[in-house]
Amino acid sequence: MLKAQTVLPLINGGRLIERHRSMAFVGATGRGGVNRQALSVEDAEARQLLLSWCSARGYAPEIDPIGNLFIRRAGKQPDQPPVMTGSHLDTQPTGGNYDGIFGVLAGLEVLESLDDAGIETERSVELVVWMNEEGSRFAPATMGSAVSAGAMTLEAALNVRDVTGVSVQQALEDHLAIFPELGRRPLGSSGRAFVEAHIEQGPILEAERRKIGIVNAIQGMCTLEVDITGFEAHAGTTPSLNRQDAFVAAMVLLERLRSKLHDPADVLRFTVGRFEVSPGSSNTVPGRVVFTIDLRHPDVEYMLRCCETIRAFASGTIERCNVNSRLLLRSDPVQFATSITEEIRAAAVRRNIPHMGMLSGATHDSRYASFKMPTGMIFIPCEKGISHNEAENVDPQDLIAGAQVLSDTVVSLAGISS
Ligand code: HGY
Ligand code: MN
Ligand code: MN
Repeated sequence: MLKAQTVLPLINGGRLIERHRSMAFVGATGRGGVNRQALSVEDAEARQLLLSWCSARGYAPEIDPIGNLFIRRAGKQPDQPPVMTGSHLDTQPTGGNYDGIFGVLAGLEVLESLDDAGIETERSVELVVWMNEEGSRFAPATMGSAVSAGAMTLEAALNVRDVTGVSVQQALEDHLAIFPELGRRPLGSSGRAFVEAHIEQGPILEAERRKIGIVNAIQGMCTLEVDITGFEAHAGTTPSLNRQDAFVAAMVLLERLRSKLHDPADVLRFTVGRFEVSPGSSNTVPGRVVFTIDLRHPDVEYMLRCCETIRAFASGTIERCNVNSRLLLRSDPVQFATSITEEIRAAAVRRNIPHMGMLSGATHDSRYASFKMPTGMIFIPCEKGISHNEAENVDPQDLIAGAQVLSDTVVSLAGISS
């Protein structure tokens, strides 16, 4: 914790806003959002833009074997574990301009405002850009941070393929070829602490009229894939009883699951986000359906029971079709270190910013960072809680307040030597 009279650097709000505007052009969809999926050309362009800002400051970027990017501002004690901050630059296919981006640009602000103030910190401060947080191109989500924390093997991650059959390994090789100058570092980077700034992606802060969310925990999350195999047939000549219609089987299964897993408290989150029908021809009875189920809950036992129910229901035969499922991701709820949440709270109190403790409904790379080091998250409100939507919007004053609390927290943890 800081001494009361310590003067902390002010972030440059104008620069922060301007950086968001510049980044919003990269992968712009033309409908107000962005599409910068992991290891895509657009993802590389976003990293090139970020690195152009970093090289102007002389920061030395490095990359690890799964594509996580590290940008270090050296401290007086370079051998001490650094204080780390950051988030992700990859987005959903119809993503907004703040999910992940805010945490990266706010983290860059921390480094630059220390430069501008001529402050040397005791510990180095590192900005991290985690690879493939969203998991929309390469499942599962939070892949880069999971591999870094040892929760997923590098080999398993490199073998994941997107819907066109391109593997992470191939996409990463193509990506690295764009950045020949990057230094290399081994997997498993960690430090004194990791602090991530992120939009809440939900309605609570706005409804409670608070400007800072001090995240105490992230709820549990399971991602499953259900695979149903029927038999392709002619849409005009095949009677119902002769059909093995994979789409009908999927509908029956989902209806059973939604009534079985109905949660009157509306805490359980059950989402079918990807649903592929093949062959996808209007006049052929679908022979195969593959879809995902994203399941979330703060109570791990309850979540696992729901997961087991899904596995049990999604097996055997339904409507004469074969049904099976596989678990793509299980990430249990995590609690963040009170040593970090108290630092964040102290920073919000010092700046007299209305704040509250809260749970994160969304998952984040901080989940896996917390496996390696004391971790915390800072939320800011987003308009109507809208996210994973091109209409995602944030009040610029909230971006500035969030970045300032992040800076105060990181600098306090890093220590000021001069
Ligand atoms: O899915 C999530 O919770 C994160 O926003 N990718
Ligand atoms: Mn995010
Ligand atoms: Mn997201």
